[in-house]
Amino acid sequence: MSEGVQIAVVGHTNAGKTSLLRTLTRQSGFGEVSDRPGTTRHVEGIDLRIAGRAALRFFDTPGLEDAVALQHFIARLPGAYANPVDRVRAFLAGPEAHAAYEQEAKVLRKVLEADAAIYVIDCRQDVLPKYRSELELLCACARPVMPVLNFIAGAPERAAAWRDVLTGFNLHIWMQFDAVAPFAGAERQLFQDLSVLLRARSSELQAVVAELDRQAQARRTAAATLVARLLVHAAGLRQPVARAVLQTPAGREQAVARMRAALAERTHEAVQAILGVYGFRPDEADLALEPWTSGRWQDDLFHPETLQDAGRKLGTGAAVGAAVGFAADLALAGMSLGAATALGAAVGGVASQGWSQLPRKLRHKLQGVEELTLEDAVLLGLAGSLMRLVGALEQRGHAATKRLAIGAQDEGDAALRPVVQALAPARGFAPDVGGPVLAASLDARREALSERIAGMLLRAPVAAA
Ligand SMILES: Nc1nc2c(ncn2[C@@H]2O[C@H](COP(=O)(O)OP(=O)(O)OP(=O)(O)O)[C@@H](O)[C@H]2O)c(=O)[nH]1
Ligand SMILES: [Mg+2]
Repeated sequence: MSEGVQIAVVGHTNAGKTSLLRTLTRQSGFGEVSDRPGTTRHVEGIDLRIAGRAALRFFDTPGLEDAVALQHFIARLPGAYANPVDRVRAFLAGPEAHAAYEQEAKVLRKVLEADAAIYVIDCRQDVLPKYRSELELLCACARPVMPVLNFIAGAPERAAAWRDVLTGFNLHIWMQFDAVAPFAGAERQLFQDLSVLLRARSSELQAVVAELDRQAQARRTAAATLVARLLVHAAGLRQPVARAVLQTPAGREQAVARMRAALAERTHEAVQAILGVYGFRPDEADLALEPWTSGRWQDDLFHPETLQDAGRKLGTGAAVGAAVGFAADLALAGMSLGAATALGAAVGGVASQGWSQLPRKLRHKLQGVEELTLEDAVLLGLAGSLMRLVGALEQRGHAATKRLAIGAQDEGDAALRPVVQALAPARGFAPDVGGPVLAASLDARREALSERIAGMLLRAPVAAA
C-alpha cells in the first residue's frame, strides 16, 4: 500500500498555519497557536486518517521569517545549476542551512520531501516584498503549491490583490479560508483542488473527499440523535408535588427550581456530548457556551416573554393558556400541572401508551399530588437552542478561540414546531429519571420516537446562531 499523500503547510510566521491544521484535522489540541511570531519551531506531522489508515499526512512548519535575505543568498550561490531546485538543494547541503537560515531550511527541506505544499497567506497584509520572496522560494522547489488566503473573513476586499500576485507566479488554483470560522464546503473544496494539482494522487484525494462527506453526515446524525433523546426525556419529565406545597409561593418556587435543575443537568450533558461529536473538548464548552453554562440560558428559556412568543409560534395563542391562579404562575415558569396537560398533549401520550399511565395519575389525584411537566414552549426553545448549537459547531473551526454564544430563540424556531408536536407521545412514557438519557433506550417505543424526532430535526431548516 502506498504512503499517504504528504503535504507541507508553509507560510510567513503568524499566517495561521497551525490554526489551519487544527481545523482540517479537527484537533483543537494540535501544536501551539498564538499571536506571538515564531510559535512553531519544528516540523510536526499530523495525519488525516481514513479507515484506520493515514490517508494524508500534513506537516506543520515554522514560519518563514527572512525570505528576502535567503532568496538573495541562494541567488548568489557560486556554481552553475541546471534549474532552480538544484540551487535550493545546494543551499540545503551547505553550512548556512544549519546556521543563519536554519528555520527556512527546515521548511524548504520539507517542501522538497512532500508531494505538495499549502502556502498560507494572511490576506489582511499588503503584498510586501517578503511575501514575493517566499513565493519565489516555494516555486523554486518545483512542487505543486496551493495558496490558501487565510483571515479572509477579516479582509475580503484584499483577496483580489493577492490573487493578481499569485497568478503572476503561475499559481492559478487558490483557496479562500478562515481557520477560525471556516466556510461550509471550503474544506471539501480544498481537497478537490489538491486532487487537480496532484493528478497522480487524485483517486486517494477523492477518497478523502468522500470520507469527509460521510463523516460530516455521521456527525450530523449523531448530534440530532442526542438532541432528540434529550427532547424525548424532557417531554416525559414529571415531578410529583403535593398540592399543599404548590399552594404556597415558596413551595411552588422550590418545585419549579428542582425541575429546572433536572433539565439543566441533562441539557448540560447533551451539550457536552454534542461538543464531543464535533471534536471539541468539554472544557471548551465552558468557554464557548456562555449562555448555557452561566445559568442565563435557563432564564432565557423560561422567560415569560420567550414563552409567550413561543406559544404564538406553536399556535396555542399564548403559552399561559387559560390557566388561573398559581397554575398561571407555573405556566409562566414553563411548567404545566398534570391536570392541565391531561387536557392537551398528555392525552395523546396516555392513549398511545395503552392507559398505562392512568393508575399513577389516579393515585396521585387521590393522594392530592400534582405533577409538573414542561410546557411545549420550553421544548421548542430547547430544540431551537440545541439545533443552533449544532449549526454553529458545524461551522466552527478547531482553531477558534472566541466564545460561542447561542442566542435566544428567534423566528427560526417556528420550523421546529412539528418536532414539538411529534413529542406528544413522550409525555406519556414511563419516567426515565436517573437512566442514561443520551444512550439508546431499551424501550423500543422510546427509541423509535427518538429516531423519528432525530429525522425531523435533520430535515428542519435551522436558523443561524
Ligand atoms: N481571525 C482569524 N484568526 C486566525 C486565523 N488563523 C489564525 N488566526 C490567529 O492568528 C494567530 C496566529 O496563528 P497560528 O496558527 O499560531 O499561526 P502560525 O502560522 O502557525 O504561526 P507560527 O507558528 O508562529 O509561524 C493566532 O492568534 C490565531 O488564533 C484566521 O483564519 N482568522
Ligand atoms: Mg504555527
